[in-house]
Amino acid sequence: MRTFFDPRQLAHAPLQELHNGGFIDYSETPRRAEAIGRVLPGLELPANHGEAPILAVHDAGYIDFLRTGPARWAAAGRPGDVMGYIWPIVGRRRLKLDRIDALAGQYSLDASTPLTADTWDAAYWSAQSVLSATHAVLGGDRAAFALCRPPGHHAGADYLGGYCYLNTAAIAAQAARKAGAKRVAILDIDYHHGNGTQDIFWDRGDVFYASLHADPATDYPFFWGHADEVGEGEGTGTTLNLPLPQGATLEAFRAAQATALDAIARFGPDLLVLSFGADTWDGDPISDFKLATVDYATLARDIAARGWPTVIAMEGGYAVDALGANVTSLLSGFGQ
Ligand code: Q9C
Ligand code: ZN
Repeated sequence: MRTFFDPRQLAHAPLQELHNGGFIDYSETPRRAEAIGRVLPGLELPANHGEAPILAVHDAGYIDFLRTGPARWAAAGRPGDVMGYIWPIVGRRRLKLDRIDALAGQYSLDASTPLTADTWDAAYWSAQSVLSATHAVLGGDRAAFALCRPPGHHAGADYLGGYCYLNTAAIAAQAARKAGAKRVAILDIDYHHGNGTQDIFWDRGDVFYASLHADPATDYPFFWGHADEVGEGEGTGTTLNLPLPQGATLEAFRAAQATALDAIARFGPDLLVLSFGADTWDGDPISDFKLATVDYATLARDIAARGWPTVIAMEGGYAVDALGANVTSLLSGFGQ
C-alpha cells in the first residue's frame, strides 16, 4: 500500500494544552508521526495539490486566521501560542470582529488546540498527504494511507479544535467528489466523535458520515455524536452515530462497525475514507476503550471485505510507543 507523509508536518509542536484547569504536555506530539513513520519504510512525499482542495472544504476567513493568527498574536504582545479564551456562545449573532482575541474564539472549538507559527505549514502538508492518497486510490489503488498529523476530524469548515486544524477526511472526500466519485462514505473509527466531519457534510446527501465513538455523555466533544444526530435537509439519514460506552472491547466495537458498514453499503459509495484513530487502544493515555493491537487487523479485514476503494487518514492515538504496531496491524488487514 502506498503511504504518504511530509516531514514539514513535524514542525507543528505546541508545548502545552489546557487540561482540567491546568496545563499539561501536549498529547498530539510530533513523536506520534515519527513513531508511525518508522514502521512505514516506503513512505512517499505527497505532491503539492495547492490550496484549492482545502478551500473547497474550509472557509477563506478561517484559512487566513490559521495563516496569520500567530503573527497577529505576537504583534498584540502575547507570549506563547494562540489560544482562544472567549467564545461566541450558541445563538449569538455573527459579528465581524478584527481583534485577534475575538478571532481565536470565533475560529476555535476549545482551548486545548494551540495555533503556532508552524501550524499552517504542517496542516497544509497533512492535507497534501491525504490528497495524494486520494489520488492514488482514484487512480486504481485498492487502498492508500495518509499519515495525517496534525489530525483532522474535529476541525469544521471554520473552526479548529481537538488537536485538528484542517479536516483531512473531508478534504479527501470532497476531492474525490470533484474527481468524479458520485457518492463518498466516511467511516470514522477514532475514539472521539468527528464533529468537524459531521458538521461539514451535515446537509449533504452525497457524502455519508458514519462514526463509532465514545458516548458524548462521558467524552469529548460532548456536544456532538449522539445517536439522534442524523443530518438535515438533503443530508437527512446520511449521518450515522453509534456511540459506545467506555470500556468497549472488540466485540462491541466490531458489531457497531458492521452496523455502520451495512448502512454504508445501502448508501453505495464509490469510495470510502477511513478516519483511523488508534486512541481506541487499551493503553491509550486519554481514552477508555479496550481494543488490542491485533484487533485493528480484524476491523480492517471487515472493512476491506466490502470492496470499496479506501483512503485511510490517520486521526488520533496517543500511546506513542504502540502507534507503530497499531498502524501496522490496521494496514495488514488491507492485505498489504
Ligand atoms: N486535554 C483526536 O483524537 N481532549 N483528538 C481535550 C483536554 C481533546 C482528541 C481535553 C481530545 C481530542 C484527533
Ligand atoms: Zn481521537
